[in-house]
Amino acid sequence: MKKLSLIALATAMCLSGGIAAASRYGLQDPQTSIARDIYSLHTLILWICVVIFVAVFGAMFYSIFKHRKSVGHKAAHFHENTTVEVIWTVIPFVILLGMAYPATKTIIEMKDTSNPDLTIKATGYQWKWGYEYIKGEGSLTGVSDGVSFYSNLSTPQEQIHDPKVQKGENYLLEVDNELVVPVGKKVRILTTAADVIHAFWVPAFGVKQDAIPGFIRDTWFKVDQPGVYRGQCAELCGKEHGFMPIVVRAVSEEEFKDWASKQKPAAVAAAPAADATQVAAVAPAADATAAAAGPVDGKKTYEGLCAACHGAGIAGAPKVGDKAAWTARLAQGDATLAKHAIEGIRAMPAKGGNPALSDAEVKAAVEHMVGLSK
Ligand code: HEC
Ligand SMILES: [Cu+2]
Repeated sequence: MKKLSLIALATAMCLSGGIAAASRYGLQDPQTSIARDIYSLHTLILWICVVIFVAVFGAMFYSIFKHRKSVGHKAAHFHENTTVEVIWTVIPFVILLGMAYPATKTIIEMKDTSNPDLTIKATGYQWKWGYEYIKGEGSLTGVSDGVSFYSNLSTPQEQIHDPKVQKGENYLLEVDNELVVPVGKKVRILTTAADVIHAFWVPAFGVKQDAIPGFIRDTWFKVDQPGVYRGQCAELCGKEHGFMPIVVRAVSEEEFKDWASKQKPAAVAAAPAADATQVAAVAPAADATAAAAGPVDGKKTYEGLCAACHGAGIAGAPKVGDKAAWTARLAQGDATLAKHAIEGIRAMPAKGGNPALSDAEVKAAVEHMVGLSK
């Protein structure tokens, strides 16, 4: 009898172990030391639960069966038994200590973000992630500093909305720009958010950290094997919470350096573009192409768009042809008027509300309006 139940228990253990490894319903295969610790903690505690379950219910069913009334058993009458009470206090206490020790060790390790090789800031947005490889301490200092990009869901919309369209292999778990990291290096992730609380979660790394607006939290991982690992935002953050996946591509250090050097020119080129001299240098070129595409027809733009407000003088818009309304405005000079029309001012929407218009087209419309209002 005893032997039989032992065999049954052993088979159950092997079977469930095998199932857990192969099943898509178990935990993901751990890819970092922390994830492995979490996995073995999970397994250890599960088996402690199983043993307690079997022991308690075994004792209960045995007692009920063996001491049943129909075979003539009578209930014993006694109160308070110090020995029993000590035993049932001490045993659970020892079990708890046995679980708390490895759990605490893992938590302390998880929180130790010191001495990273690489630091990346992950910012949660509604609904995408922004990654910024920041200047930090560690062996990879300088390799990827300043590289930054957004990572958006890349699953085609028809897969989401059209039930007839076949869903891809990585449905809702694919992005346009993956987070690229080197294997075997300690990567520290700083999490924050720009709007609401999000959470950075990559199950195979054993990493899950809230990203909170106005706060910086951190976590870390060191990936063992090159590969693509997928995660998700793990904090309900609005209607597209399920549409902001995280994809991490772990590559060798050489590949990482290669990737970073290719990202950098793009980052450097993008940054100064925001600065005024660059814009000035680029703007005439845009004008030239617009001109090349044909003469810019200010009258047409005015009649098609601007006249809706300026024709009748709606809601504070200076009416075209109304000299009194225009004198003070004209005194600002043509360049300022054009700038206000392009960028918008108070109730005047930028480019009259049509961002598709080129600056040159808006400028021509302003000239047309000014010509009628002098
Ligand atoms: C939705 C209504 C609306 C449309 C459409 C609109 N405007 Fe205006 N615009 C205004 C209002 C209102 C003002 C007055 C803003 C103020 O000075 O408070 C204004 C002011 C201006 C001024 C004067 C800015 C200044 O510095 O005083 C110019 C120039 C101008 N609009 C050009 C245009 C052109 C060109 C278009 C079409 C491409 C256009 N607007 C379309 C509402 C509109
Ligand atoms: Cu989110």
